[in-house]
Amino acid sequence: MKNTKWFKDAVIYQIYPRSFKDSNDDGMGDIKGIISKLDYLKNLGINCVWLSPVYESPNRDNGYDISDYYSIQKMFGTMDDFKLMLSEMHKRGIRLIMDLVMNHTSDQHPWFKSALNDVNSPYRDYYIFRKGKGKKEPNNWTGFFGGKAWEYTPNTDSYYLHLFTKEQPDLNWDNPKVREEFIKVIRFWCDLGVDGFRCDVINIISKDQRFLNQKGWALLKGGKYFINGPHLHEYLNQINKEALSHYDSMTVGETVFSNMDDMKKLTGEDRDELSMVFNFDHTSTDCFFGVKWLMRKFSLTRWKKALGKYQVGLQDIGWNSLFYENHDQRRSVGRFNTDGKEYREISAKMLATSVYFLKGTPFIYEGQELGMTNSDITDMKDYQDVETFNIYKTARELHLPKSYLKKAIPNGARDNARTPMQWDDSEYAGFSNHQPWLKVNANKSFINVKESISNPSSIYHYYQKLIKVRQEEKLVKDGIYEDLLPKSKKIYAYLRKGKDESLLVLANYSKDTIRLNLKEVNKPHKVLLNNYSEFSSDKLLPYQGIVLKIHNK
Ligand code: ISL
Repeated sequence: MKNTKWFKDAVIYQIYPRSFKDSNDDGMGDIKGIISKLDYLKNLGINCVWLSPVYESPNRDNGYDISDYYSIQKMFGTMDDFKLMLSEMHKRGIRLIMDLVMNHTSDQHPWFKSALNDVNSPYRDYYIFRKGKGKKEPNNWTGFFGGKAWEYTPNTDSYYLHLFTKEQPDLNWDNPKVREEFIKVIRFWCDLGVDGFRCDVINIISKDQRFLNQKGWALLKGGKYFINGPHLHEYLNQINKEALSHYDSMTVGETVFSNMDDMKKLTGEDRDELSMVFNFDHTSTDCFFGVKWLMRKFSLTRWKKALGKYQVGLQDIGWNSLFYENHDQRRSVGRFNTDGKEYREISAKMLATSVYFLKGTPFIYEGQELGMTNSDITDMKDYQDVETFNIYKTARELHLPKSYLKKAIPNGARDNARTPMQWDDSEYAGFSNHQPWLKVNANKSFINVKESISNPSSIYHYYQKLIKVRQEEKLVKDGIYEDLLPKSKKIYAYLRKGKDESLLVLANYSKDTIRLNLKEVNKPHKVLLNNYSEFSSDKLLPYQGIVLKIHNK
């Protein structure tokens, strides 16, 4: 079937299943819980869900370590529950994209179990086993969660590569059989009616087979040889041709440390690789070298540059994703110059206004529409994420001062975004009647769905309106992007230009009232969206965000 590019009209909501809604009171979110909240999602206005992994998994990395690509993990429900969820979504005009982890499996996957101790296993070459150099690893590559990327296996006196935890061995994509396996997996889920995939760390699947040491200073050693590796585009093209293109599906690839050239290739409309990708240039504007542990003051000019670069670069070539939260990022409240206190709601609305009127497909992470905040965990033992433990261990080994960890962990912990969804102000926030797997944030007493729905000026209602305006305005899809004040340290002002009319988006990323002197504001206009009840063309109020439709003449 020819791809209809429905993804350009999609507004996608990410569900992190273990934290969304628990239907059977075991403290863990599940599929039946999701089904019970579909009307909530429909009312928000979204038309597609991205579901983080629900496949069978030992959960070393919360499902990003898959041990069976064809079954649903018991704690989330059954295959029948899944099918029911999918049909209930489709009934409501909501599509579903699954999260597919193709770079690595769990070490409990039967392929790896067979490969581990038997050099003659047909699955040995599904993974990347190499002999060490003397008593040392095959090379100096390191992993995303800190530490070495090779694990020694005494039985065969060799090492295997794992760019995440050692329980997540990397697959060998140069083996055509591995590619065949994923063609089968994709076809299986698409045949069930699934509408596409979010492809986990997709730009690291192709490794330079020389396995060279990376010389010089680098936090992620080896990246040079596996990020956007030699056969990446060829392999994605094959997957597209042999699986995805047979369905009306979309894909969004998660790309780490991406660059423009590869972004153009990955998303190019004439290339048949992916529909769009997530890149992290903008979410890395408050750290050094794209590494969140190396904290740095946020800069609006860097933020605009990062977002604008791909708006301009992919114009007429590919397609962008628009996001600033997900299950790996800390919450946006109090981040990117927004305010966590007095202006929490107003600044959250401003942020949404300024990002979601760019060209691309918006992604909203669960709870973002409520202005949910970072976790209030203070005790190391309350964290659940393997990355946090690994980084803590690495930092201790490097003798980094405790004072650094005291700041870095609460700042960087991925559990910040994984706390249970706050449905109401009851003991477990209406997520469950049982103690949840991760601590509920105490601010559920005033940040929750029940309150948001009953309060007409809530972030939730603003999102509803924003989505509606977005869907009604053709210029959101087609307008040409132009940054009007690239040097301003407090204002993000851009146009989405059309032939006769344009959208003008103005956002004040500060607590100050700012004088405006823009000729575009004085053209005849209509206010489409505003997070204040007033607007005057010569100033922006603290954290004001506004979208105007203007006549070009
Ligand atoms: O969260 C990160 C580091 O703090 C990122 O580098 C993250 O590891 C990277 O974006 C890849 O993320 C994806 O793959 C991981 C998984 O743990 C993440 O949850 C997933 O989004 C391994 O599958």
